[in-house]
Amino acid sequence: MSDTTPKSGISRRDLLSAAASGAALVGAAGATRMAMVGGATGVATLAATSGANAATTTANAHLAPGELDEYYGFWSSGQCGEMRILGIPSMRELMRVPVFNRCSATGWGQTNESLKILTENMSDRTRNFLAANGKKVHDNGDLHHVHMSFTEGKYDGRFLFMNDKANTRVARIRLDVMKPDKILEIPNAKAIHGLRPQKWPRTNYVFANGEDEGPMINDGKILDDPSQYVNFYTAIDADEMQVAWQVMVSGNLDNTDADYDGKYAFSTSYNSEMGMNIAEMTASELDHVVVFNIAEIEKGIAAGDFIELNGVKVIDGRKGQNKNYTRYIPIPNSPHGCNMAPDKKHLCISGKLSPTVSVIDVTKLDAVFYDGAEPRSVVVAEPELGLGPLHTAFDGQGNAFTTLFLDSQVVKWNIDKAVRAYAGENVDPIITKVDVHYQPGHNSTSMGETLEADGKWFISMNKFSKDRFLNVGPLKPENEQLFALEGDEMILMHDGPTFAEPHDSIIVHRSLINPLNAWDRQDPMWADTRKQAEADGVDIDDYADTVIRDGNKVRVYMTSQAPTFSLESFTVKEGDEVTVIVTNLDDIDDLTHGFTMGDHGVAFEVAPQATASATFVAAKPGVYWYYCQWFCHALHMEMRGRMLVEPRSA
Ligand code: CUK
Ligand code: CUA
Repeated sequence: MSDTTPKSGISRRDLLSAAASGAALVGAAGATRMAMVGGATGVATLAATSGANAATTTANAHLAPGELDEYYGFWSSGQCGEMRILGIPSMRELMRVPVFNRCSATGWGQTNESLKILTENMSDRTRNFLAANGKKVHDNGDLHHVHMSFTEGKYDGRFLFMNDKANTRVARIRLDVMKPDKILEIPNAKAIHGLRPQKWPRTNYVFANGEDEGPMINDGKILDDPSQYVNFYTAIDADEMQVAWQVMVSGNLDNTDADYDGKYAFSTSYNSEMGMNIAEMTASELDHVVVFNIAEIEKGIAAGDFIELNGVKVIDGRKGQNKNYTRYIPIPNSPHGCNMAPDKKHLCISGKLSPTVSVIDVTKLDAVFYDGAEPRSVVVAEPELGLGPLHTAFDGQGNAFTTLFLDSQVVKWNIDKAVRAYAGENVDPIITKVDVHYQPGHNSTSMGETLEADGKWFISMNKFSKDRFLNVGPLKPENEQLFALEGDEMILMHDGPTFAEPHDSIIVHRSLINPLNAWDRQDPMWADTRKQAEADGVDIDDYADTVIRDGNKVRVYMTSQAPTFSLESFTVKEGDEVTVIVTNLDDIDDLTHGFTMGDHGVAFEVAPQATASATFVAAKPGVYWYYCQWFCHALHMEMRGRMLVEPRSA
């Protein structure tokens, strides 16, 4: 594209180039802000000023109201515990999907259907712990990494998988309804952090890293003795959503990825020292990447070379075992990001405390496992890119983009040139550096972690926004910046504030995602509820207004059809355990109802053709109104009814 000069007198190339001086940077920020207020939207203005040669990406970036995005963005939300869906390139937030958190709007964590998903793969230990604290589920989660299921290296549109670092869980979301269907507590491991699906031949496994180390059997007998701490790498059967096997490793595990051959998976480790404080954890110049040999691990399991720990087959892949389960490749220094390039060959390990990215040629790994080659012999490049490299994304054209946390920049570099430079040739792999605002963590490119990487869009997920938005108090939003990729240039299109704290995202072409507009009445989500209804002689697929008394349990079946509930009132006795089951008979797009029981802390969503239920104890005699909390009709306010709670001893 051309070097059209904006009003500030600084050329766009100056604005975006790594060579921009401090003064130019201040100007850049100012110019961007001026441009943003100058037009209807920043995107429109920037597209308009990008010059006559602007390539199609930029021109297509502005979406008029009502136009649909070309890509879905699936976003983590960190300590919010939910998944978010954005539209790319508009950066509009389209939906929030509760996963590990509780949700006031949808009733996730409260409905019987969601409680089943949240608790069915929970250990007794956790169940008992929660009960001791008066709870059924954890209220929080820390969701860092969202990734889609693959078939032959391409997204297949079936599932999304994601981790919960806070409470050591992995969840699966169904892409047809955008709700979790399985949530799994991972035994033995502590703090599931890095997570990636197997890419080839398909996602048979989801790989999940345990970040924190602890005693192998964590029952309190071993406490402050780090020499006996271990760590666990977990392979989850992605179809069954059960742990397939685990590998015990040395050092903690940070991020993970898998190759495009189905042979190896990889994890970065930032604490090979097994240190318990910052000084110890960063003592060594070299940490490592652990390489997992999937076929050898499967063979070892089949041959019985495992111990069983909390119902899981665990293979010993610690350093010095000299079996073909694992290899430890020394990498500088507290490496973090672990990203497999779509060239099927190069794995990029971001150095974090080292200014380098270490490039591993995965086709050389066989020699390390089977021919005794030095582990470091697989490193084919180690370009010095800048300070604090955290994560790397790809454009499918041989280029990589690495976030530089400390420099607040993103560097675009060429993998092949980096390999040649490492071999001694006098070439500079760095193509360009752009400033981001500020301190980027993850980044992502459109379709970038698949064989269909298309190199059109780039997101920098920045941990700090500082002065980029109106001040909202001491707690500031993050800032996620969208760049158009055109030739060698990265053109800033949008600043997107987000609430705490997305770590990672994927950008997926919309042709791969085809969600339903209404639920299938036979959906497994409410299979248990259906079974109970059948036992009660109630047909939940049809109009229902039945109250069943079963000792002190009362089941209230009702249907919703705008603007009424089938039951205008129902009567229970003080102390009854009441289950309200609502089926939404409406099947029109977007006609969601809800059920809120006033002053009882009970509320949930009932989307078109869905059934949902919640259970509570009617402990307060009196009159309570329930109402539909989803604005559904001109008479939505009138969509309500009464629960009459008779006193026990009246
Ligand atoms: S980690 Cu957050 S910036 Cu949890 Cu993927 Cu690197
Ligand atoms: Cu139904 Cu509002």
